[in-house]
Amino acid sequence: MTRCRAALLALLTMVALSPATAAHAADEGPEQIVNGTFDTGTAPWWGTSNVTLAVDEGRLCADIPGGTANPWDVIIGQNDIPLVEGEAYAYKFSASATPAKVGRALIQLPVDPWTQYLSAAPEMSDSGDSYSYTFTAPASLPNSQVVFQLGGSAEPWRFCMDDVSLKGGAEPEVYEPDTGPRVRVNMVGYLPTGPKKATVVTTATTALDWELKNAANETVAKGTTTPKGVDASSGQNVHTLDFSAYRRTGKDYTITADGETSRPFDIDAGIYDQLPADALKFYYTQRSGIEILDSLRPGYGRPAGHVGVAPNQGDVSVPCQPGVCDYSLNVKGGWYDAGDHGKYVVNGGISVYQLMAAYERDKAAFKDGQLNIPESGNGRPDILDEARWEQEFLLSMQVPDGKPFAGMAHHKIHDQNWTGLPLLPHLDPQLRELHPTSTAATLNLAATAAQAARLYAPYDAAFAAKNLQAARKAWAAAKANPARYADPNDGTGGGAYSDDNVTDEFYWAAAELYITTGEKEFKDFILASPHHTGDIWRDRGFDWGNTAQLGRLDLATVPNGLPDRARVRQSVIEGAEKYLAVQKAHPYGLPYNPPDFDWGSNNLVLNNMVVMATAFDLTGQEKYRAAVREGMDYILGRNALNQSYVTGYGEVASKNQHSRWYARQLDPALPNPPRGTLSGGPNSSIQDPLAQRLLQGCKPQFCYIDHIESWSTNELTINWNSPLAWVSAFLADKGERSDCRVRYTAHGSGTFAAQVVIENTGRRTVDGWSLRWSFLSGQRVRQDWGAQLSQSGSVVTARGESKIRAGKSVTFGFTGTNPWGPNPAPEVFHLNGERCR
Ligand code: 9MR
Repeated sequence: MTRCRAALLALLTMVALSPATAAHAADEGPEQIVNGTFDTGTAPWWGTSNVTLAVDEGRLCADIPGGTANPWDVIIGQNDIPLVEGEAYAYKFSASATPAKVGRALIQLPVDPWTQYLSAAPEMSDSGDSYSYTFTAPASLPNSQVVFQLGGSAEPWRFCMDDVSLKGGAEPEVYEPDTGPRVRVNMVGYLPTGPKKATVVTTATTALDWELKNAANETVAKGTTTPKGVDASSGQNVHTLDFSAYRRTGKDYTITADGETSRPFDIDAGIYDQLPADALKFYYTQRSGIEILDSLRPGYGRPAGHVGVAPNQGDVSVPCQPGVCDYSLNVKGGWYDAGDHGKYVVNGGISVYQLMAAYERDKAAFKDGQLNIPESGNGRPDILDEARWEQEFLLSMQVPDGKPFAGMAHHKIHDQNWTGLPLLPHLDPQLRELHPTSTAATLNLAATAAQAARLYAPYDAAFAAKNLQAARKAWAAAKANPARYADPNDGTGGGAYSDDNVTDEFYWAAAELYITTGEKEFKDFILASPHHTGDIWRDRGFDWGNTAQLGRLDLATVPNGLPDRARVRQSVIEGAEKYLAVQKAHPYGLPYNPPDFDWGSNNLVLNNMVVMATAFDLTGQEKYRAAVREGMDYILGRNALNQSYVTGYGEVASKNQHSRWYARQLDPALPNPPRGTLSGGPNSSIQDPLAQRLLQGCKPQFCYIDHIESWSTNELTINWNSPLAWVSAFLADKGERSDCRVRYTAHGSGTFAAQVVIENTGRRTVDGWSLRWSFLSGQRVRQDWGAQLSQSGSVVTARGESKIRAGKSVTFGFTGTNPWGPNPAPEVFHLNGERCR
């Protein structure tokens, strides 16, 4: 960082031009300010947390509080204004002050040392006036800031402005994304046994020939395309082609059609082997409250952020916003949410849930030492260590006993004001504050703590018990305060994450509490909830604000005693069918296709894939697994932009995601995001100024730019990498099915006796066997008979030497202990590594 800043400073000598020439040249130039006339509301203008921006008779107005000491104590501004070195600019605006005031109008660097390219002191009166200035940019930068510093007055006053204009500099680029060859493929590759499809962008309306070529440029398969007409999500006329029949592995295949040759790809059974670990490693470098060791992540080492060391003002003793509470909390740790330094309970909730859910889906797949994190080698699966880093933070956000709203969780903790880029976590100088409690945050805590209670039980009984207690407390507090919603306007210095319907969070929390405890209160709540039977499979997928699906998925897949369990399982299959139909109709194989794409659309695509993957787990039907595999093609390059959205995966991949510390695009001394980082992806609403400048009128798939300033299309977040981790673990699972059936019966509660019968339903003799399953929580095997049992965490492996002939079975048994909670029969068994049907 320092190197870049020094270079910039060296350039900061204002170039003198005669004002008349400069003004003339600049006046002709293009407009750089977005929405300077406030015709479309106040966005993307921002204010410090002590002002509320509003449009009043077509102007932007704000009541400026009195009693502040410095001009910069109250600011209204716009970010991401590009400046071009040596270019002349004309800056104009009209403003009024009631009563009269002198303000400061600045165009500056958005981060320390806040270098000013233009500094003026407009004298403003009640009747209003127009102001105009010229300057020449001494340096090029993509993200200067236009700010009005309005603090320092003893008395309150009212400020209004209009017609803010900065003309000059470069013509805004007419942005044409470089989309490469018109034949679109998964640039990473295809699984030999999976579907293999591609999309061709063409003007042709009749079928075209295609050829699959190997690395030696020999044609190994050919066929004709299927014309699909104009695709609404891209506005392109497209054809699809299918080379699924070709199964030979190899590197650097290409597809040629319509005179264009695709980017190269592999066909290999191992293409997803590394992705789960990469997607999960993302979380270590998002950690707050701990030094990131360069020895573990070369190039990513940095000091601990927010451990109470100046200039940080958190997070060891964080006060509430004024008037919200009378205590401070130690909320050190957790993961930074995204490219900002905020930590939000609702979003932390779904993220940590999804990591734990990936683990719970297949506990044997996650081991100690997989993620190269400080806890590697402690004998517990790394994924649980990583999730615990966040879960401990969520626990710390709970209101202490004896205080108002005790048991609820604070909605979030973040900086008082937005900070500029780049800014390493340990250098963030802003005041950190706890925001009010919310029912949504409280239920996120209840759900994840209940889930953690069962998953950590085999490793750390005290931590499990602490979570269960916190979950119960949170549940009770949420029931007592069922409609405390986060303020949708509380979005200064951090995201709002507001949600005014929390019936889905209630359902999710009840589901996790029920699975973990088996208690009637939670069962009754689930059965009475409209989310239990309603069609919750929305087209746009589930996310941090739509969480009923998390409860339904877990009730379907994690053993529990719900009376209508079969119907619940069936409902997941119905959801999967819905996404399958969307995907089938989509020429890019996308299982998500609303008329406008949401903020973070890639996570919704992946979450719809989670539903299809779960249907595969429940039924073993190949069409669901094939759908997940095809869905991944979109994420890795089979899309309108010919772009992979996962850093380090594919020839052209997102690498400039919006982040204050992976800010290489702004400072070459900093790294890009690590391999395995998902970009949020196309967002039709293009809220950030850069996207507004470059992507106006974009068709959904084109509403994306791999630029660090495009926070609305190209951010990274903990809740977007979590479905990537879940789905890639599913894809890496070879998922072979075996012809076997297992009957597991157990009697007793605290101490129990179980009998297991393995039946060979296939046609071949099984010669020597090992059978694997997982317990729900802290059960332990004590004594076995008829087989040799060993246990690691919740995972049990039974081994026998005998032969199991076709149609025959073997029986063995054991006694075990169950320290607390229900003791359901396991439902998933692997015989010799393959899952029984
Ligand atoms: O992912 C969030 C998206 O669903 C919301 O529409 C948007 C506006 O509230 O906020 C997104 O979350 C951002 C959060 O508010 C602050 N940290 C970065 C998040 C990703 O952009």
